[in-house]
Amino acid sequence: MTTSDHTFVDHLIVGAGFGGLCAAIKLDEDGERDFVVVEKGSDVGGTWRDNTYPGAACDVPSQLYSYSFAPNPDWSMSFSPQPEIWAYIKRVAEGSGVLDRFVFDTEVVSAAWDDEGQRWLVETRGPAGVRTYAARTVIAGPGALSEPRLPDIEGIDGFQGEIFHSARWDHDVDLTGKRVAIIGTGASAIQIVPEVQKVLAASGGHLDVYQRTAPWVIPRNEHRYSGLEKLAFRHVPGLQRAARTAIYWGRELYVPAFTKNPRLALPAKLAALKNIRTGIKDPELRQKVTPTYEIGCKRILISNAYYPALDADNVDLVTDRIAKVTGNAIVTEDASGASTEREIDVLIVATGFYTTDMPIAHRITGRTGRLMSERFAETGTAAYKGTTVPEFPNFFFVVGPNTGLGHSSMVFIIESQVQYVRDAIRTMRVNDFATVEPTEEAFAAWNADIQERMKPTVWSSGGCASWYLDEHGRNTTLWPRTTFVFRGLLHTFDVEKYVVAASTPQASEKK
Ligand code: N01
Repeated sequence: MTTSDHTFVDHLIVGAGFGGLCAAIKLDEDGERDFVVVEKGSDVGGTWRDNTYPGAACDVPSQLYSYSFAPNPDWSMSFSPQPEIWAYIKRVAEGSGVLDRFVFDTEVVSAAWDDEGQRWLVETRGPAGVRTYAARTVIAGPGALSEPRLPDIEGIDGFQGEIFHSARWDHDVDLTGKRVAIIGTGASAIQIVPEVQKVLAASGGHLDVYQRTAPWVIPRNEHRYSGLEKLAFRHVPGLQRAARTAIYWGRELYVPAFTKNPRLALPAKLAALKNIRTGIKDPELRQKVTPTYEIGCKRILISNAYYPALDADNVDLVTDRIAKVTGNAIVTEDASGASTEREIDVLIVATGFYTTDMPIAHRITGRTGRLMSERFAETGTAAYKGTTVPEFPNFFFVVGPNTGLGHSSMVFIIESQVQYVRDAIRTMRVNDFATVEPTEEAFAAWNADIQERMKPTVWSSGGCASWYLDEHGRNTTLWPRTTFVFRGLLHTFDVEKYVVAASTPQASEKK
């Protein structure tokens, strides 16, 4: 329904990635059909729409990295490439019948809780101009890794060659024969480096890789599915479910335990060291890429191609500190203070994303009149069950604080959170609650427990600085337990941990 200034909806979903799409499909299934999905991009897909760099692929097995309700017997590889995952999300979206409520190219400018009206007023900006939605609930799935972080390096703004972030790959830039530099050696960079190295090797070009911290990289046990396997997955759905279950439990029973026990991490560490020995012949280079912190402290990466690419003749690994960027070069400084200048034509920054500070929190104003980011400045980026936040009634995160994983599929977490949101909405309907807001006590207890559980993990004591940690050293991004515990804890909406309110006459009048 639209009045002169508001469009009324029951639910407003932010983002059309795996999280927002899952919420839309499941709400629709529940008969909660009065919703809108606001997406700033031009299509569904989230991170899998945005990250189109050469070599982009998932490092979680495809069988697990898909919705439980939409198996895909056609995955070509055990770790799917980005185009296939994006196509999968689009196919699921098209088949689900919910796309008619998606509004693309439209950004959420702000969301403010209207206490009198017991609703969110969400201002959006898109091709149709500025529009305000009045929504009973907001379900935010903006993605944990969606806002590229550019490095704060002197002079980088004045670089006169081509420059782009890994998550905003500029496909108009032809790399053939060029002098290219890439800053960063994280999950994105190690997928990009082998692809770019190949192009440059074939065309007389050169690549400089700027490494600040060496990553741990284990082999990628890739498997291409044969036609027979795909046929079997298609016609015997139980087979695909069994493959998914085996992968799920294999990861679940090993990785969470090894984050707390260095002895359990030893096999992974040995595999990573062997990966260096087999991938690199040059002893000096081998030493440069050997990490100096505990494996698992940062995300463990998987690749068979990264080390051989670094060892290629047309690649230099630069480990000196980047001092500045000039109009056409990167200037580094070694331990003695001596500087070196390397000229380049193209600069690729694979320097990651805004993570611990959740950019969307700067746009959301709660019941008390303060921004969620202001609350986070006081409490740390934190939510109850990674989903709800005191002061922000009827607001639900999908992929919120402390829901990230280093070892399994975020789609599993997303489905768990969506289940919780569905049950919250059902509880509100059944009991005629207009608002639900977690208590400060429940919030505090949940987060104290999480931070306590972080203490014995490699993320806290592994001797690295990672994007998992905020500026106070608090891990506000990862879930510290198994995913089946997470699923169990979010299976049912625990209304006793919430302050609830019935609809007021003033609010009813406004609707
Ligand atoms: O980003 P990152 P990413 N000067 O933050 C370096 C997911 N992902 O895009 O380690 C010099 O990991 C920084 O150095 P350091 C996955 O969850 C998944 O690669 O901080 N260097 C680091 O090397 C992943 O964890 C897939 O010392 C600077 C790099 O840039 C997450 O996305 C694929 C610098 C940033 O690494 C992010 O990965 C790809 C500076 N000023 C990504 N600033 C899958 O396959 C930063 N760096 C599912």
